[in-house]
Amino acid sequence: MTQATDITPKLAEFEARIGRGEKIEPGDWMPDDYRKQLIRMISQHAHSEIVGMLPEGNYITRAPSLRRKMVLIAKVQDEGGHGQYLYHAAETLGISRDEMEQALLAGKAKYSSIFNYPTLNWADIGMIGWLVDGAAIKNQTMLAHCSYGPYSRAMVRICAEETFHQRQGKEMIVKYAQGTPNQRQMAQDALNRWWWPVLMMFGPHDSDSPNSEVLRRWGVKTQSNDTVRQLFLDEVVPELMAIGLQIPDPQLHFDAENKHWKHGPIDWAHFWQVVKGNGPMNKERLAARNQAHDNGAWVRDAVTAYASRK
Ligand code: BYC
Repeated sequence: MTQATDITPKLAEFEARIGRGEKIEPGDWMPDDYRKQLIRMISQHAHSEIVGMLPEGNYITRAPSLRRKMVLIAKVQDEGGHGQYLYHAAETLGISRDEMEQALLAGKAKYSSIFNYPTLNWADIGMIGWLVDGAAIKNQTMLAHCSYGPYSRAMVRICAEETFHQRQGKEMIVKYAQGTPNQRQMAQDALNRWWWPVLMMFGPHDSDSPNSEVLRRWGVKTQSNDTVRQLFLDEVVPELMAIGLQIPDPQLHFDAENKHWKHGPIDWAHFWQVVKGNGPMNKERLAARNQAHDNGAWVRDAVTAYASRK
C-alpha cells in the first residue's frame, strides 16, 4: 500500500486523473497496488488466451470442411496474437515475459476456468465461438474503457477480432439447430455442457469478489462481475430460445418489472474446484502447454542465436 506521506499528493493526483477519464501510461506514477492488480489481471488474461488455443486447436485436423478449417485456423492464430498483446501490456508494468511464462508452466498462475472443460465434438467448437467468445466480448468491452492505456488499447483490437469469432460460432450453431435431428441434438448437448461454465467465466458474485473494490475505484473494472454477466444473459437467452434450444436452467425466468433474464443458482463450489486446479481438464491443459513449450525450445534457441550473431 502507498503509505509515505509525500506520496499522498501523488495518489490524490493519480485518482484525480482517473476521475477525469485520463489514461494512465507506463511511465506515469501509479500506486503499487494498481501495478500489482494490473499485472495479476493482465497476465491471467494473457494465459487464458494461450491456454484457450488448446481446446479449439485440437479440432483443426477434424474440421468438417475446408472453409471451417480455414476459419478455425485463423481464430486459433488470433488467440495467440491476443496473448502476445497482453503479455506486452503486462511487461510495461515491470514483469518479464519469462516470469509470467514460468508461473503458467509451473501451474502457479491462474487462467480462465472455462478452458478446463473438454471439447467432445464439433458442436462444441460452435458453442465456444458463440458463448465463450461472446462472454469474453462483454467482459473485454468493459475493460476497453479501463484506466490503464496499454490494456485498454489491447482490448479495442481484441474485441474487434472476437466479434468475428463469435459470429462464426453463432453461424455454426444456428445451422445445427436448423439441421437434422442429430445435429439439433449435438447443439443442445453442447449447450447443456457449456452453459453453466460460461456463466462462471464472469467471476464470483460482486459480494464475493475481493478484488473488485480497488479495481472499481481505480477505473480498471468499469462494470461489476454481476453487471457484465447480466448483459450477456439478456443478449443470449432470447437468441438461444429463438433457434429452439433449451437453456439448462429450470429457474431461468424473465423479470418483467426490471426487464432482465434471471438465472438460477450457480454452483460456486464447483467453480472454485476448477479455479484451484481440480477441473475436468486442468491437468491435461497444463501438460499440453508444457509439452508445447518444450517442443518450441529449438525455435527460441534459433531466434536467440540469430539475435546474438556477430
Ligand atoms: N477463472 O475478485 P475476483 C478468450 C479468480 S480468453 C479463473 O472477482 P477479478 C478466449 C480471480 O482471478 C478471455 N479464475 O477477481 C481465448 C481471483 O483470484 P486471484 C478470458 C477466476 O480479477 C481463446 C478470484 O477468482 N478473459 O476469450 O476482480 C479461445 C476472485 O475473483 C475467474 C479474461 O481473462 C475465472 N473465470 O475479476 C476462446 C478477462 N473469475 O487472482 C476465447 C480478464 C475469477 O485474486 N479478467 N477468478 O487469486 C477479468 O476481467 C477479471 O479478472 C475477472 C475476475 C472478471 C475474470
